[in-house]
Amino acid sequence: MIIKKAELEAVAVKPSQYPEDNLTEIAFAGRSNVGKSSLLNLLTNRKSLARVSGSPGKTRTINFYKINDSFRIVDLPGYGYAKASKSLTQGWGEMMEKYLENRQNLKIVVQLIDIRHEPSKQDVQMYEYLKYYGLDGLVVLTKADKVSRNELNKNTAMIRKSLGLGPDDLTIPVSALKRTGYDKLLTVFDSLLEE
Ligand SMILES: Nc1nc2c(ncn2[C@@H]2O[C@H](COP(=O)(O)OP(=O)(O)O)[C@@H](O)[C@H]2O)c(=O)[nH]1
Ligand SMILES: [Mg+2]
Repeated sequence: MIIKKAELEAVAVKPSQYPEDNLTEIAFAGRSNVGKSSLLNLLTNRKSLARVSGSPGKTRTINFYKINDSFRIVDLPGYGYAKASKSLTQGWGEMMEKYLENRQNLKIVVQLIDIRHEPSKQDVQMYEYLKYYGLDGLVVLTKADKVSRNELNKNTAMIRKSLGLGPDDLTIPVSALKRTGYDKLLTVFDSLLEE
């Protein structure tokens, strides 16, 4: 797949603000600062379709991007921002549940994990939750440029183990800085969208 067209279609905090459920959706989940916006820009070859932020915890909405007029990438709000207030965290949970549990056209959730670190407790919880709803199976390891080839292999194995990935579950390392790995991810999107 080549992404020729990408546009922000809707910014939502509640279901009434979602776009119509007429296109297949692939959502991105991960902790704040993991590199979700950067990955979106890399995939769409746009410098600032999604805002890349130096300070974590800014995205508090569900952002729907229409791709090639044929499917959507959905940027979910990041979790694990230490400075977020309790009420904000609660609001986050409700917003996520409403989307993840009821969205008929949601095909899969891509879980993003920073390749440098062991998955956090929240990463593991998020992945368990995705498994429960049958939305799991695709993990993107971000910031691959920050580790050596040796560490990449070692950390991939460690992360796969922490999340309890099975042999059919994919992990794809990407680097927004070096612009690597996204082509493989797009190929996986192709096969998901064909199903
Ligand atoms: N070195 C490196 N830095 C990255 C990469 N992806 C994101 N970053 C940096 O990580 C920070 C958070 O990125 P952002 O895309 O805003 O993360 P988000 O909060 O998950 O949307 C920014 O400073 C990015 O420049 C990557 O692949 N390599
Ligand atoms: Mg972001």
